Amino acid sequence: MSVVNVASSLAVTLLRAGAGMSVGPLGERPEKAVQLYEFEACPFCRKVREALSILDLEAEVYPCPKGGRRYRAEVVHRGGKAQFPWLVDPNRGVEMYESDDIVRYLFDTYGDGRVHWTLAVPPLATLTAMLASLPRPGFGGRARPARVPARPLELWSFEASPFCRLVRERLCCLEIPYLLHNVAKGSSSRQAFVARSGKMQVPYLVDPNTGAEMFESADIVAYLEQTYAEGEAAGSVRSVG
Ligand SMILES: N[C@@H](CCC(=O)N[C@@H](CS)C(=O)NCC(=O)O)C(=O)O
Repeated sequence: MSVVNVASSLAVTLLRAGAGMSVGPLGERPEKAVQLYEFEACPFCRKVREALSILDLEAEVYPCPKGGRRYRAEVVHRGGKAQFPWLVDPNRGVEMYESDDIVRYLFDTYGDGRVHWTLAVPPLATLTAMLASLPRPGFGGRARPARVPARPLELWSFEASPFCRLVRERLCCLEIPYLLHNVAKGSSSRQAFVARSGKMQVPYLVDPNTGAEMFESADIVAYLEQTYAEGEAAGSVRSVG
């Protein structure tokens, strides 16, 4: 992974004051993972992903980059418009747009009712999330031709990790759905993760379609390209996500 890629991804994290690095106070735990329709380059979606990391929540992620043909239509059909993020909570029968409403809902439902300070002032959170999009303009924003996996992949990650972002960007532009296991600092899932993977390092990808399991963002991005990308750039590791 190039130094420029990692440095710009780190800049995104710094502009959001490391939000999504550590778990905060928790409340009720959901039985089923929530479902998030989003795309990596969207600043509003980032706020929701940060909340999921802080609240130590798993999510089924359905990437909806611009030009995407897999999940965008589902959002329009069920929710009425193409606006992202869109959250579905199967535990409560909730479906909602608007990042600030979603963030508030998540902290009310799965936290202690107080929105984490990094998200507590909505206009400031939105402004800094927009600024944070600048170091990696367009990355994880537009769909590219790709094969559809029969089963969703699994990614262990947390929002503030610059290396995880690089992987999420690629999953996003290839419209690959995945189960997101958030393992921010303080996560109760870390022990089980280490028992499974052998060490505490993210990103970690599991592809149940091929049996592949791997660390290292560069290796994961190369794997995703070679396994799922189609068209001219397929098989090569392109720098644009
Ligand atoms: N107020 C909304 C704004 C959401 C929004 O504008 N999202 C953009 C992406 S950043 C969007 O859905 N654009 C339509 C599209 O991508 O087709 C929120 O906070 O959720």
